[in-house]
Amino acid sequence: MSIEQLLILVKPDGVKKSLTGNILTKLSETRMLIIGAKTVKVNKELAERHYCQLKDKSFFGELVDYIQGKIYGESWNRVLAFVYQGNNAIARMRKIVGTTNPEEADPMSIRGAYGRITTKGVYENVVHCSSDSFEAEREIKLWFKPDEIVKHIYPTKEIVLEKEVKEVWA
Ligand code: DAT
Ligand code: MG
Repeated sequence: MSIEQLLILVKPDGVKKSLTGNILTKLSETRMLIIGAKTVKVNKELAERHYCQLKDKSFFGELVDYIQGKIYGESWNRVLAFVYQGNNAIARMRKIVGTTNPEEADPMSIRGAYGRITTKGVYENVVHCSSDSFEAEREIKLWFKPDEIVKHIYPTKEIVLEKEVKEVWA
């Protein structure tokens, strides 16, 4: 048994279908800890970096549009991002999330129950789930800053920033 962290995203179709509550309830059956949580409006750069391993695939452009929620309109072009931690977390979460193709996924899994393939061939599979611990570390570091996670999970360093412009409450 090893303690692992992973990134879960409720993708824009999950947000639009108001599935966040159902998804979190289902994931809570694992009794894993949520150690980071936020809502993110995904820009093109983040979308492309998140899916960088698929950049040569024919569906890459549509995938990048999909994770940005481009087709869903202004109210729904966002995702909810979570870092979960638990024993053998990645394999256990992927079982509940279901396989990549929502039509082939176990109907009791999240993707099997709620996902669909659009007429354009986009897999709207409702959630993202890291696939292994190497990917999980890359993805968590891409989506979260160290101080947005309530546990120390990866080494950090301190840097001094000069002339940094930052938005604060007025
Ligand atoms: P997963 O999300 O299960 O880790 P992946 O990393 O291989 O799967 O692919 C990332 C996303 O890309 C996936 O959630 C949906 C989309 N995708 C994968 N294969 C696809 C295909 N053959 N056609 C359309 N979309 C696909
Ligand atoms: Mg993957």
